[in-house]
Amino acid sequence: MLIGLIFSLLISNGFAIQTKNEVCTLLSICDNIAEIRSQVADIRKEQERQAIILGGHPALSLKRIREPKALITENNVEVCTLLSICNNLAALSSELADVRAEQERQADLLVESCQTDSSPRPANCYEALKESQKSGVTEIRVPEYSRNPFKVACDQESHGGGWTIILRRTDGSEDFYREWMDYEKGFGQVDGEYFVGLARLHALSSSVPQELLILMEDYEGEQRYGMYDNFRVGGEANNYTLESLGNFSGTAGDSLTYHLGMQFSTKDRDNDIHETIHCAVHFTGAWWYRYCQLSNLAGVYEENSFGKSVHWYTFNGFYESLKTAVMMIRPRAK
Ligand SMILES: *[C@@H]1O[C@H](CO)[C@@H](O)[C@H](O)[C@H]1NC(C)=O
Ligand SMILES: *[C@@H]1O[C@H](CO)[C@@H](O)[C@H](O)[C@H]1NC(C)=O
Ligand SMILES: [Ca+2]
Repeated sequence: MLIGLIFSLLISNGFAIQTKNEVCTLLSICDNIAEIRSQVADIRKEQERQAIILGGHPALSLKRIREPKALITENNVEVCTLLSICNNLAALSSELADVRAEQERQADLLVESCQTDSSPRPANCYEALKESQKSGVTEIRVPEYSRNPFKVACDQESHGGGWTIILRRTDGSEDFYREWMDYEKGFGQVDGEYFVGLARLHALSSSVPQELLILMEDYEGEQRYGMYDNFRVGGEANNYTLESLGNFSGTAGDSLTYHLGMQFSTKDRDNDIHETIHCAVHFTGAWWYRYCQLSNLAGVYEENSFGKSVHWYTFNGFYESLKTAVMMIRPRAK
C-alpha cells in the first residue's frame, strides 16, 4: 500500500515529466536513470524495514532480490553511451519487476497473517472433550502444522470419546472417487460425509501416537468396529504411506494391516504395487492399495460390484457396500 504510493510518486515526479519538458540529452537520460535507480534502492530499503516490522510472521522474511548486472556510475558521462543506457534500462526494468513481485508476495502474506485467528483452539477432539462432552463439529488447530484452525467432527461418545473423525461415509451424498489434490487437501461436508485430507491426517498423526477406531454398520443394522493402537500416516514426501497401525482389536476383523507400508493412491496416482492394475481406478476409490485391497472405505457408496464398494473384507466381504463407515483417531493413552 505504502509502496504503491511511492511507486506512483516515482512515476509522476521523476523520469516522465523531465523528459517531456527538457531537451532530451544523453546526459539528462543518464541522470534520470541514476535517480530512478536510487529511488528503487529506497523502495527496497522500505520493503526491508516493513518486513522487519512484520517480523512476527516467519514467512515474511525478505526474499533476496538479485543484483542487476549493468551498473551506472554516478554522473559518469564518459561511460554513458546509448548502449550503456539500454543495458541500464533493461537492468532497471528487471529490478523493478523484482521489487514489484516481492511487494505482491508480501501483500499476500500480510492478508493471510491478518486473517489468521490466533485465539486458542484445541489441537484435536480429545482436547475438545475437556470443554464439551457433546459430539459435533469443532474447530481445531494443529500447532505443528499451521496457524490456521480447521473444522473437524468429533465423536465424544464411542469408546470413551475424544475421537477426531478423519473419514465418514453415511449416505452417499459426497463423491469419493476423486483425484490426488482433493485427497491431499480434504473434501466434503464436515457435518456429513467428508475426508479430513492427507496433509492434515499426517499432521494429526505424526505429533503424538494415535489410536485408530473404525465404526461400521451394514444394511442389516449390524454394527462392528476395529481398533488399532498405533496409527501413523507419513508425509507428502512418501506419498502419505500408512507407516504404522499397531495391534488390532475389535469385532470387525483386521482388514487394514494388509495395507501397512503402502503409499496412498488415487485415480490419478498409481502408487500401489500391483504391476498391471491401477487399483484406485479398477476399484473406484482411493486407499493405501497393495495388490489390491482388503478394505476400501473410500470406495463407491451403494455400489455392489466386486471390490468397488465401501467394504471391509472381514466384515462384509468384497461385494456388499457398508451403510456406514467412520474412521477416527485419538491420542494414545500412555
Ligand atoms: C509418489 O507418487 C508419485 C506419483 O505416483 C511417484 O512418481 C513418486 O515416485 C512417489 N514417491 C515415492 C517416494 O515413491
Ligand atoms: C502389540 O502386541 C504385542 C504382543 O501382544 C506387544 O508385544 C506389543 O507391545 C503391542 N504393541 C503395542 C503398540 O501396544
Ligand atoms: Ca499399479
